Amino acid sequence: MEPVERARGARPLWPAGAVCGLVAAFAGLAVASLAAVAVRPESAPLTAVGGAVVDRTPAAVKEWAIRTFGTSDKPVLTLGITVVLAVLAAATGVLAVHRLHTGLALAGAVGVLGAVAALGRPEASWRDALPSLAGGAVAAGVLYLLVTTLRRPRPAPGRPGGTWPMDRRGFGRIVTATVAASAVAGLAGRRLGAHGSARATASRADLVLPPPAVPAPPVPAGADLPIPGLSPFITPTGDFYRVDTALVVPRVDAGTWRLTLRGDGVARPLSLDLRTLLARPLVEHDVTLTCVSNEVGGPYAGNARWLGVRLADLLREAGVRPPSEGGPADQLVARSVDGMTIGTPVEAVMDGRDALLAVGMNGAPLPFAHGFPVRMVVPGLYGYVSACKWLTELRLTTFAAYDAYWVRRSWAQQAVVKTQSRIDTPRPFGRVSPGRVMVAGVAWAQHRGISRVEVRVDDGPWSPARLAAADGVDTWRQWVWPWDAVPGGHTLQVRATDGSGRTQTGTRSGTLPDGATGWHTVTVDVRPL
Ligand SMILES: Nc1nc2c(c(=O)[nH]1)N[C@H]1C(S)=C(S)[C@@H](COP(=O)(O)O)O[C@H]1N2
Ligand SMILES: [Mo]
Repeated sequence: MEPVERARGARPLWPAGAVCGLVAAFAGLAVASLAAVAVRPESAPLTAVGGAVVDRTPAAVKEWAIRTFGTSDKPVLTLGITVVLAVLAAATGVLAVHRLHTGLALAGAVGVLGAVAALGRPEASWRDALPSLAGGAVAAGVLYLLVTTLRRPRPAPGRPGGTWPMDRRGFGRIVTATVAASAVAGLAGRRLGAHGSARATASRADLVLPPPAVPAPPVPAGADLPIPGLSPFITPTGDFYRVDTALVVPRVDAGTWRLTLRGDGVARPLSLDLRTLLARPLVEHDVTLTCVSNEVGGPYAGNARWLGVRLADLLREAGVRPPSEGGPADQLVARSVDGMTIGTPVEAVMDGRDALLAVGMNGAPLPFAHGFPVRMVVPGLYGYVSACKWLTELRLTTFAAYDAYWVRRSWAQQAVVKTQSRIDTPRPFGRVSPGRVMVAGVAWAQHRGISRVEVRVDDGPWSPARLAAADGVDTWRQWVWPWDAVPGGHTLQVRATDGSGRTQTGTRSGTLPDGATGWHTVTVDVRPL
C-alpha cells in the first residue's frame, strides 16, 4: 500500500492510528488471557513479561524495589509494563497508518517477545508461548482491519467525485465491535480462570486439619507484653509479611496436589498426596520467619504458630542420611508449583530442629499467599534458603552440583539468620513527652535464642532491657526498656546477644549476600505534647 496523502482540511491521521494500535493491543491481550486459562496463568503475556523482569532484575534493584514499594512492588511492576505496552501499541498504530507492513510486523514481534518471556519462566513448556503468539496474531489482524478501513477512500456525498480520506463510519463500527468482543473474551478468561481457582478455594475451605499429635505449649504468660506500638508476639496472619516472586498467587487445588521426594541417597522415592501427608503425626511449633532482604529495623519478620509434618522423619523413611552420617547429599532443593527453587542444608533439616512441611498457620490452613497447601519452615534460616511455599518437589543433591533460584542471583548458598533487634516504639522521628517512655521492640536469633537485649541513648552506656518470657529458641523475643526521657533530640540504639553468648555486631552491612547487620537506630524528639 502507498503511504496515504491527507486531503487538505482533513483531520490528521495519527490520533486514529493510535486508536488502531490501542484497540489491536486490547484485542490481543484479551485473546491471550483467554488462551492462558487453557495453558497456565503464568503464560499470560503481562504476567510472563512481569515474571521475566522479576527473574532478571539484579538483586540490588530488587532490594530497591522492595524498599521503595514494599509489598505493592508487584502492582507497580504490572502497571509499569501496561503503560509501556500501551505506548508501544499506540506508536505501532501510528506507524501502521503510514507503513502498514512495518506496523504489522511490529505487532507480531511484540507477541513473539511475550512468547519468549513466557518460555524463559521457570517450569515453562512450549505451550507457554501460545497465548502471546495468539495475542500477537490477533493484534496484527485487528490492526490490519482497522488501518485498511481507515485508509479506504469513501465517496463524499454531495461532492461528486470527491472522497473523504477515511471511512469514519466503518472505522468506528469496527473499533466498537472489536472492543466489545475483546471485553467479552477478557471477561470470559477471567471467569474461566476464576473457575479453576474456585476449585482451589473450595479445597481450602473443605480442608479440616487434624489436631497435632505434639501440640505446642501455650504461649507462656509474659511473652506478649501489652505495650502500645510493640509487635504482638504472634503476628496475626493477615499482617504477616509476604515476600515472593509470584505475580499471581498460585492457587493450588489440595485435591490434586502431590509432593515427590527423590535424588541422591533417596533409597525409597516418595510421591504423596495431601491426605497421606495429613495421616502422619503433626507437630505444632512457633517459629519466627525472617527475610534476608530485611534491612536493620525493617518489617520483613513475622512469628506464627505452624502445624506440620516433621521433614526429618519423612527423609529418614525414604532412606536419606545427613552428611554427618555419610549421606551423599548436602542440599535439599525444594521446588514450588511456580518453579521457585530453594536449597536448604540437609544437615540443618535433620539435626533435630523442627523443620516442618507446614500445612497450618495460626490455627488455619495456610493462606494461598503463604503457600497453600504445603510449605517448608525451618527455624534458624532465612526464608529464601528454607521456606519454599506451594511446595511440590523435594530433591536431594549437593551444593556443588546445583544453585537454586536466589543463589543464581548473587545471594549466598547458605544463610543462617543473623542476630537482630528492632525498636518498635517509639517510632523513628516520632515525638514523645518527657518523662517515663517505654522503649520496646523484638529481637531474634532463631534456633539460638535471645539471652540479652541492651539499649543506649545518644551513644551512652548500654543498659539491659527487660526481656519478655521466652517461648523457645526459635521465636523472637519482646523486650522493653523504661526510659526517663529529657527534652531534646535523642538517638536510641538496640543490640541483642544470642543464646550462644554472641552479641550482634554494630558493623553496618547491606542485605546482600546473606543478611544485613548493624544496630537499629531511632531518632526521637522529646518535647511536651
Ligand atoms: N514459592 C516460593 N516460595 C518462597 C518464596 C518465593 O518467592 N516463592 N520466597 C521466599 C522468601 S525470600 C521468604 S522470606 C519467604 C516469605 O514467606 P511469607 O511470604 O509466607 O512470609 O518465603 C520464601 N518462599
Ligand atoms: Mo526472603
